[in-house]
Amino acid sequence: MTARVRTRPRSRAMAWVCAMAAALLVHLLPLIARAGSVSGEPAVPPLAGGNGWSLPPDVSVDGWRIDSLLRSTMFFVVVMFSIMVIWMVLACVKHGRHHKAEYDHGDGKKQITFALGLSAAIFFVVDGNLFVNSTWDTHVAFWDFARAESQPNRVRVQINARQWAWDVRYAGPDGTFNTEDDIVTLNDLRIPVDAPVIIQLTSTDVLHSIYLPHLRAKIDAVPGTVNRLWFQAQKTGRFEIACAQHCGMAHYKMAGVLTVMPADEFAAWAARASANSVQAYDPKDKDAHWGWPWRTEK
Ligand SMILES: [Cu+2]
Repeated sequence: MTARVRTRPRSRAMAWVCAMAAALLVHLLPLIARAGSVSGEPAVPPLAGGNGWSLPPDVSVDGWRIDSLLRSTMFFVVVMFSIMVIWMVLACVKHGRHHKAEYDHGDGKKQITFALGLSAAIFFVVDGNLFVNSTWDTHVAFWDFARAESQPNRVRVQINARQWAWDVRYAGPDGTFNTEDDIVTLNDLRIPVDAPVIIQLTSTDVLHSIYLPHLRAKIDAVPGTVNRLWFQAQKTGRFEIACAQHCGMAHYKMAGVLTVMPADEFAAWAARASANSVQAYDPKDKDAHWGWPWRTEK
């Protein structure tokens, strides 16, 4: 004879709550561990970081547009998640052994209308918010290259991504890329503060993606194609450059440093670096001349 095991509604609700708490803890543990390591010896001390709980601080002029969309989307997600959790807990508590089961296929006119209406409301409010604001933001900021190019203090940079490094090139005083006065650096992107920076980038091997988390900027580097992005930093400091596409064995090593400098310091550095480039220029070293004529298409 098999003993009948009865589960009390409260213990079932408790089981649900415990399962959800465990799932939450699994997601939080890495963050807790990371936050704890802040007091230890940091791997790269001078780089600006975050608090480990949220996005790193935004130091760009237009980064707030990305943060605002992330925040509003997170708000909707938290509200819907909370409603669903409360609904499930109430269902577990209410539908105990004293509750008479009701069988329903859920295909009645009312249910279908309710499901479609709720789905449409979520789609138009949550996805609509993302669609409208991201379209507007790309139009007035992120894809407005004409505005960035028209600024007299704008800085043009070419980047060649490869396994596993970032080659960075500036045109030098002649303003033309791939000439002997070009400044070429490795994993070292320096820019002036309060100036639009336009980056054109490509890759010589596989897909990479340049990611500047403090600038809320990211774009793929695609072999055979020149992609572009622009941003403007409004704070000086040293920030992380990461590759956001898994690009092979040493993907994790494909890191660089973005240094945002006062305009006069940047100009002095660029002058020194360009003078060094002229001295070191070797016309026979074809591999070093990977730059391309600047593309100015709208
Ligand atoms: Cu990469």
